[in-house]
Amino acid sequence: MSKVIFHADMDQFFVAVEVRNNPSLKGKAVAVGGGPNGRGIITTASYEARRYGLRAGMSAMDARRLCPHVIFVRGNTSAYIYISKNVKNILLDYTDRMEMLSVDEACLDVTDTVWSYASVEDLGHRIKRRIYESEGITVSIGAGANKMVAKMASDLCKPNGFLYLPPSKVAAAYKDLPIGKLIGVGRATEPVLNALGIQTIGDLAAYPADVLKTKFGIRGPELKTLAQGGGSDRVMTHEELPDEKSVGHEMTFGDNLKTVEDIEGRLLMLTEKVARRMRVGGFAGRIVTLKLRYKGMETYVHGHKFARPLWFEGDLFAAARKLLYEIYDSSRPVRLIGVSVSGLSKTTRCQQQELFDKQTHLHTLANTCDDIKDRYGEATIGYASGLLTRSGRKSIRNPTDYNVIPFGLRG
Ligand code: TTP
Ligand code: MG
Repeated sequence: MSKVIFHADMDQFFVAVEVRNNPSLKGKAVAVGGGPNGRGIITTASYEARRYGLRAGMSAMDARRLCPHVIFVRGNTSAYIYISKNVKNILLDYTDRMEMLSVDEACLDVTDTVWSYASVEDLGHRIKRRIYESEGITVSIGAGANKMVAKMASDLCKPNGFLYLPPSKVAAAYKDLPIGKLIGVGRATEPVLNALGIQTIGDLAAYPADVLKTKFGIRGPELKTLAQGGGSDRVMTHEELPDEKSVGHEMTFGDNLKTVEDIEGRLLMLTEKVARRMRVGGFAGRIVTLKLRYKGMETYVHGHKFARPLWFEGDLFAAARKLLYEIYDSSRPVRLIGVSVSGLSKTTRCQQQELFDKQTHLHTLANTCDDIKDRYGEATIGYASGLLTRSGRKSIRNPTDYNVIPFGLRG
């Protein structure tokens, strides 16, 4: 029997909290973050401001150009965390099986509790009412048999909606949606799918998997599965998430790696995975360690302790790449590469954003990618250059190139 998963996503969250605390902002074009002098970026915009094209991650300068009457609000991280915790506690009244995906989003597995309510809809509307009455903010809730469908449903019913898509209704609901609406189909992927004649999610659901595999590798058939209403239904509770002392990944290669391009490509994939797990766990770490095993099993471990904690993959990749070139013997085929980060300290997503103001757009991108992977699987999104490297057509010559690698991201 299929599960019943809810995906709750608060509407214009930071703005909603600001409006709650200052009702004179209600109904106005508001942006959180940035400033009227054009500095900084905005973290979110009210729906009124979004009509002018304002979006999270946009510079305040662009925001003001598009919407000259926009009101910039500085933002209050403590208030957002406070409300987020209150909402989390409310949600826990309806199931123990809850996974907080970000400050304003959670998945709930209500399979074992929903029977005690009149219907799935009844439960959804009760939760929405309770959050509004208690916290003064609205939330959109999508429901489905897995996290992906639930998320698609909450997107479809925004703002302040509830939508249940049981398996029997998914195909009809997805069929005519533009392909860009499918989570995991990014700006880079969309035109490639369009060129294959795929305009809607229904088109992708019916497309031959083998052709998709040729175009996108394993990600192709995975996208098709998502278009057919597939996705993970495993909601991880806080206790199930690992408590980590170090975060690392390693890969062994059946075909030993012989070229620098291949090695750098794998290193990029590994650092991407490590950085993602660090962000999910809310960690930064000062010690980066590289493990390199040559054909014949000779293994080297080489690390460095940095002055400041690292967490962003651009920095981690640069660090790992430097370590690589300090020990790499290019005449020898490589059998295994590992990257790990230790000396961990806790950070929050908000702190990360404040700490690294200069690169905020990259953090926004990284966080968004994390969210997508959390919900819909590792292969749904990645660096386009990682793919190119795998087919041997391009290498990353300079760590700073990393910053301009196009992502397959939905807008
Ligand atoms: P979202 O849920 O993506 O956005 P939202 O709640 O503002 O709007 P929606 O109604 O469409 O859900 O993000 C939640 C909050 O996280 C958002 O209010 C501000 C913050 N945030 C950032 O700090 N940086 C970002 O890049 C994004 C996307 C969000
Ligand atoms: Mg939201």
